Amino acid sequence: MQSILQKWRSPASNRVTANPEQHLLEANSNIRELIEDTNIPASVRAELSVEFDEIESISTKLRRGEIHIAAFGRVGVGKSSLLNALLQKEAFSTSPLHGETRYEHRADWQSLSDGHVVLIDTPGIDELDGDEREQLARRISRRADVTLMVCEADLTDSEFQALQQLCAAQRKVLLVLNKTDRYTAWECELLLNQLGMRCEGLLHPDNILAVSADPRPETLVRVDESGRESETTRARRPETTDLRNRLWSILEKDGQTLAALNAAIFASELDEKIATRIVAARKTVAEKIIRNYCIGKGLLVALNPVPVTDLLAAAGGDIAMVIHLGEVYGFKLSRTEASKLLLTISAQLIALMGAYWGMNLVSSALKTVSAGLSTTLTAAAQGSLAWYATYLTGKMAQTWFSKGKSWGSSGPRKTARTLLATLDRDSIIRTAREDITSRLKNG
Ligand SMILES: Nc1nc2c(ncn2[C@@H]2O[C@H](COP(=O)(O)OP(=O)(O)OP(=O)(O)O)[C@@H](O)[C@H]2O)c(=O)[nH]1
Ligand SMILES: [Mg+2]
Repeated sequence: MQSILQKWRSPASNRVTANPEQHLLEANSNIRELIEDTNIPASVRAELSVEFDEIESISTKLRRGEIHIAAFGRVGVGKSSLLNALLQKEAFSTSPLHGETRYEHRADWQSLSDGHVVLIDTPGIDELDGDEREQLARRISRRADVTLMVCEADLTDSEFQALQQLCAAQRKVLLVLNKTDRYTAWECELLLNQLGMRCEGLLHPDNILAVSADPRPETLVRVDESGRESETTRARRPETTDLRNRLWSILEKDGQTLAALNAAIFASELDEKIATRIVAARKTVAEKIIRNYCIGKGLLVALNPVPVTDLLAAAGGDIAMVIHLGEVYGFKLSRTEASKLLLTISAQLIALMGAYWGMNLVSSALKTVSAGLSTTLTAAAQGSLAWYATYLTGKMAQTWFSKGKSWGSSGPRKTARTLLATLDRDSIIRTAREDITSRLKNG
């Protein structure tokens, strides 16, 4: 079976394909396999399942042909009122008190020939600090095909930052100036111009619109024939025509394309994120395994007084380590394959370091001639050499697995040379010696 990581690495899964739905399905099945991959540590799997839920809901949305429009902005600017005005019914709760909407809510709006439009109400962003606001903006814009950033006057600094974050997510954003019933026509014009200048380079002027979602009643003053004045109030209807037309032209022209494109962007972002996490998780697990084998072999060599057994037992240990490392990277290696890999690795290390296996012999031989020295010290010195050799072998094998069972263009010699050049040999041996000494003392 092709390993998950190999699949993950294939160029096809690292680009937004011409068919975003296909891409999404691919990402979906890859994630499913990843979640079921027992080599991935439980903590990473748990983390990925959150992403999986998200891609599952985007996948369902795409299958149903849903287009999501989300309202976003400060508390009390009229986000819920605006969505009600578009829906022409009171689907979302509104209040003059700030913080009325606490969670995301949704309502079906209009049907399209190939699906339907869903409106999504969100809590105000004021109560949140910078990081949380950015996260909310990212989460909403990730799912919404069109985001309505609602404001009621010129933008505050935090509103402007939120708008920048929304636009950076490469999704469609409209800036909606609400409560225009509070302004004269001239003031409204002035505000729109101001917003246009502020958002130059961020938003096209066509995407900055004025509405009054829930206008206050008008006060009419009548003067009768005798010159007496009387006041009456007249309810005003919400005014959202420009926004409605703009939305409709976007949805008719690009509705499903927008939804598919957004899904593809999401899937490709997720691809990268997951691949990075898997690589990191595998690296951590592999390093732990190498370290455990280093300790095991270091102690074995330090404690075992028979030189030949040192060597054989140590070689056996390396095979087990290579097989174990392979499993982490999704490869099942036979003992023969593992031995072959070890031969290649030791050949490189011997060529570059003088004697790899020889070093074991030297350390073992050292044991026989050093009867007069402190046994613990000598044993620790031998053990630390064996530790270092195991470490090099493990790192070489890890590199080979991480490149999909290949040395890549560098070949094994260059890989070994780079490894030796980047490792701090003395500090590894020092750490090994200290660790072995303390284990020998305590054990
Ligand atoms: N004058 C005027 N008031 C409006 C308009 N739209 C909404 N409001 C009022 O503004 C207040 C807040 O409206 P909401 O729709 O609850 O605002 P929100 O942005 O959803 O608020 P939170 O859910 O608390 O974040 C309510 O009293 C609305 O009646 C409008 O166009 N003009
Ligand atoms: Mg609300």
